[in-house]
Amino acid sequence: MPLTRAIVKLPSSTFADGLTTSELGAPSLTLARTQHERYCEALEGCGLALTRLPADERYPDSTFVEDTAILTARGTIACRPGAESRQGEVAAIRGALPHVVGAIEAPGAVDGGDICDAGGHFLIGLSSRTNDEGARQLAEILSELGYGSTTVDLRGEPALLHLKSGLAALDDGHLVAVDALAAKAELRGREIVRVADDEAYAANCICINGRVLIASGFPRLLRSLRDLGYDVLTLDMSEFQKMDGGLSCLSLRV
Ligand code: CIR
Repeated sequence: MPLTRAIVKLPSSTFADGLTTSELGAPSLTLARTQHERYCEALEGCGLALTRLPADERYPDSTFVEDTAILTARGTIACRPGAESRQGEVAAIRGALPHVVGAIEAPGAVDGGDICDAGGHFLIGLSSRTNDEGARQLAEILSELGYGSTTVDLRGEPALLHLKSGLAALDDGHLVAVDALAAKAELRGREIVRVADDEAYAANCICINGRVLIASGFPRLLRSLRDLGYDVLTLDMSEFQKMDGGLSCLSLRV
């Protein structure tokens, strides 16, 4: 089913105060907003109608809207982010979420960045943000909606904040994955486009209606995707990378 809509939120003036493990330095708000605008234009170029939410100074990480909800064709599930500083983001965005059919409740925690819709079957990452109880609640709600799910434990992979920090699903069933995830038994049998360790950041790409958006500066993944026949667009994500965020994190798409 084609994607038609996306929700985005402008980076706030407190953006640089957000959570990060990267040692790439402080982000420039001006450049982040320029990159965000290019990102929004790219989504529109893929045919999505955008809901553009204003910046929210209370939540430095709130531009990473992906972590607040899981949008499916059968309804939206509100998340409960694993980082306390981000939990208020869900109430702040809730009015903009389409057709909410469920929510993760305490003590469960789920970040949307840990959830990968691989062709209607959901991969649920267990991470420092998504706990066992959150994954259990989510699997139950997904099952009520008629979706299957598989849990992937990445707690032994400190380089990965979220499942989708190292994994993406493409429209034709291919996954894009870093070696640590490609080796997981849960992904056995799937066709995987491997991402080299020195290009790991690029694994967080998004596929929208046949076009793949990847971060610029990663020539080998770009070539692999083009060799597979994908129409690939590159976007400069430098300021979001400094805050551990990537292309998927900046929008909720359905
Ligand atoms: C955080 O640590 O929560 C933010 N600075 C980055 C969140 C990135 N979100 C994502 O990968 N889905």
